[in-house]
Amino acid sequence: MREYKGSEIRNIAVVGHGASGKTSLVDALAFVSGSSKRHGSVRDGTALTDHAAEEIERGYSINLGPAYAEWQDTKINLIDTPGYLDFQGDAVAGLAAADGALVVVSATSGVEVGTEKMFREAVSRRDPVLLVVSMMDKEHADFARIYQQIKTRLSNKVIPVEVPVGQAHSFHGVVNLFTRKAHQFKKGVKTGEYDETEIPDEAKELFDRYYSDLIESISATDDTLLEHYLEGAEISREEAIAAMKEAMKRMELFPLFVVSNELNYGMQAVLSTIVELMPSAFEMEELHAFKGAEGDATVEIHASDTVSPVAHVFKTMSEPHVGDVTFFRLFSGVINNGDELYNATRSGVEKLNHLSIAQGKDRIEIQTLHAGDIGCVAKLRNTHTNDTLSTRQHPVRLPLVAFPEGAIQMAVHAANRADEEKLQAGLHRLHDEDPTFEVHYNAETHETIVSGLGERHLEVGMSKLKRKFGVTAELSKPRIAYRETIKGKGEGQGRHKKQSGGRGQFGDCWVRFAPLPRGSGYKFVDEIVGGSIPRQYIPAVDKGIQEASVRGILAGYPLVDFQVECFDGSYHTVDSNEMSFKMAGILAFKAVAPKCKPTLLEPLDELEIETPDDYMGDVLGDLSSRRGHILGTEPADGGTRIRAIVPQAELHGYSSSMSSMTQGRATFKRRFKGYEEAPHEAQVKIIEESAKEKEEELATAH
Ligand SMILES: Nc1nc2c(ncn2[C@@H]2O[C@H](COP(=O)(O)OP(=O)(O)OP(=O)(O)O)[C@@H](O)[C@H]2O)c(=O)[nH]1
Ligand SMILES: [Mg+2]
Repeated sequence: MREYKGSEIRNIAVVGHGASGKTSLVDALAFVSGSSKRHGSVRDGTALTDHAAEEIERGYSINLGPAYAEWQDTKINLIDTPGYLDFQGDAVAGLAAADGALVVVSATSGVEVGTEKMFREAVSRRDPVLLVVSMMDKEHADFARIYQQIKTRLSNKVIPVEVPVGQAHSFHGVVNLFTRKAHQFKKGVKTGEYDETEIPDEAKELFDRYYSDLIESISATDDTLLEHYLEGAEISREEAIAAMKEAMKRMELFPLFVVSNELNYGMQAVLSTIVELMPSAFEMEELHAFKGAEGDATVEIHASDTVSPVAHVFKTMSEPHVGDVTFFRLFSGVINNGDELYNATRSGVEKLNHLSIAQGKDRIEIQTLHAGDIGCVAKLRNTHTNDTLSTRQHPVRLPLVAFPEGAIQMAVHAANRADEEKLQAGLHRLHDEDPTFEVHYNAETHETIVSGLGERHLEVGMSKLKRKFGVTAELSKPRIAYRETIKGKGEGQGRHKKQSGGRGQFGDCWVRFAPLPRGSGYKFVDEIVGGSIPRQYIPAVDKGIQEASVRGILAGYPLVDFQVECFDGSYHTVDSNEMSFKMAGILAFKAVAPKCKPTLLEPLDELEIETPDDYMGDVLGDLSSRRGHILGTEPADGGTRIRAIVPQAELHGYSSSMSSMTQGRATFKRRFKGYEEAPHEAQVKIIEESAKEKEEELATAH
C-alpha cells in the first residue's frame, strides 16, 4: 500500500440503529473499492468487520471494526460501529476517532432510537454527516416514507442528492441530482457496475420533486449562490458541491444517498461522495481543533507531519493467540514502524512493533503512518483505551473521550470456586477493552459487581470471559447493602470474666448508646474518670464495640450512625488485659444496642431520567410503584427531565423495564444518594430473608 498524507485521508465512522445495515455497508464499500477481496455477509458470518466469535454467533456487531477503502487516490478509513445501545461505548469511540459520520437508515425500518441518538451525537461533535438509506432492495422499502421520517425526526436540513429508480424488488438504479444522470445497475454483476443513462421516465417525477429542493437548500447556505439562484442563473455542479461541503461543516446541510448493500448498488457514488464532500483529516483541524495537556501547559494539536507525534488510543482488543491489539488515531506527527512512543497517561515507554492498518481482522504492515491516519499495533505493554501516545520530549495527554455510564449492575462469581482469581483478571481485561464495562468489589456485601449499559452487554461479557479466559462465570441479582442503626438511647454493662486454671480474664465496662445524624458513622467517647478502667484498656473496649457492630443486631448488617460513651467499669490487677476488655466491649454492644430501638436503613439512589413527554405518565407511575420519591421535573431536550430518589432494592431490572416502557427513548443516570430508614413492611421482609439465609448457611455447614 502506498503512503497517504492527511489531505488524502478521510476518517469516517459508520453509525446508526441496530440492524440498519452498517456492517454490510462497510463490507460493500471496501469490496467495491477493490480494497477488500471478498463481498462478505453478516448472515454467513463473513462480514469484514464482524469477525469476533460473539459477533458471528449473534449476527450483530459488538466491537467497533476498522476497515478502509482506497478510492480516487484517497484512503477512506471506515469505522463500523455497533448499533445496539448496549455497545454504545464503541460507537462513541468510533466517532472520536473519525472526522465525519455516515448515518445509516434502513429503508424498511426507518428512523429508530439509535438513529436519532447517533445522529445527534455526531452533530454535537460537529462532525459532517452523510445519510445513507440502506436496504432499498428489500421488500417494503419505501423511499418517500423514510425520507419524510428523516426530515421530521432527524433534521429538515437533510436533502437527497440521489433518488432511487424503482424500489424494493424493482430497485435497479439511482439518479444523481447533481449530474442529472442515472446509474442503472447491471443485474448479476457483483461489483455494482452500472450503465450511465439519461433519467428514466419512472424516476422523472422523483427527480423533479427533489431537484429544486436541493438547489434551493444549497443556495440558501451561501449568499452569492442565493443571488444567482434568485436571478434565475444556472448553478454549476462545482459551485453546488463547494457550497455543500462548506454547509456540511457548519451542520447546515446533510446530503442523503440510497444504496443496497446486498447488491452493491450505489457504493461507487457513496465512495466518491466521501472523497468529495467529507473533510480530509488535514482540513478537520479547522473544525476539531482541540488542545491537549503537556504537564500543566495547554498545547494545540495540529494535523501536521512536521510536529511531534500525538496519538489517541480509541480501542484495544485482546484475542487469545494474538494478544492485545491497540487501535489509535494519529492526530499529529509521523510515526514509523519500530518507533518508541511515550504513554503519557501511564508514564511508560512503548515500542511500536508491526505498525499496521486494519482491514477487518487482517492487519497490513506499513512502514510509515502520517498525521491524520488511523493505525494499529500489537502487544503494547501497558496501554489502554483512552490513553495518549506521544513522546518523552513532548508528553502530551489528549482530552478523554466521555464514555456513557453503566445503567445496570449485577453480581458475578465464577461457577467453579477455583477460577475466582482468573475471573478477576479476566474482568479487568474486559474493562481495559471496553471502559463502559466496569468492575468493583462491594466490601459490605462481599460481592464483585459488574456494571454495563444493558443486560445484553453483561451477557456478552460473560461469553467473552469464557472464550478468551476460559472462565465460566454466573451473574446474579446483587445483594443490597442494607445497614442498621438505632433510634433510641440506652445504657448497660459488658462484663467478661473467665476463670480457667492459671491466669483468668477480666474486663468490665459500662456504656451509653445514642443515635447520631444520618451519615455520621460511629463515634466513641471516653468518659472514664478516676481510673475505673485503666487508660491502656479503653481503646480495646472501643475495638470490641466496633467489631460487634459490623454484624448488627436485626439482620446482620453493619450498625452505623451511633455514639457510645464509656463512662464506668472495673478491672482486676492480675486478670485484666486488652483481650478481656475487647470482649467486654462486644458484650456491652450485644446487651445495649437491642434496647435502643434498632431499625434498618436502606441505600437510595438518585435518578435523573430524560424521557419524551409521551411516556411521562408511565415513567412517573412506574417510579411510584418502586417507592420512588419525585424531587422535581423540568423541560429537557425533546422531553422532560425527572429527578427522583428510589431505594436500590426497587431498581433491579429498571433499565430493561424503562426501555420497554419507552421504546428505548428514555435515558437515565443513577447515583448513590445515601441511606434512609426502610419502611416497616420492607424491614420485616429483609429480616425474614436474613434469618432464612442464616438457617440455610447452618444447614449446609452441618
Ligand atoms: N436486502 C438487504 N439486506 C441487507 C442490506 N444491508 C444489510 N442487510 C441485512 O440486514 C441485516 C443487518 O445488517 P447489518 O449490516 O448486520 O446491520 P448493522 O447495522 O451492522 O447491525 P448492528 O451491528 O447490530 O448494529 C443482515 O442480515 C444483513 O444481511 C441491504 O442493503 N439489503
Ligand atoms: Mg454491525
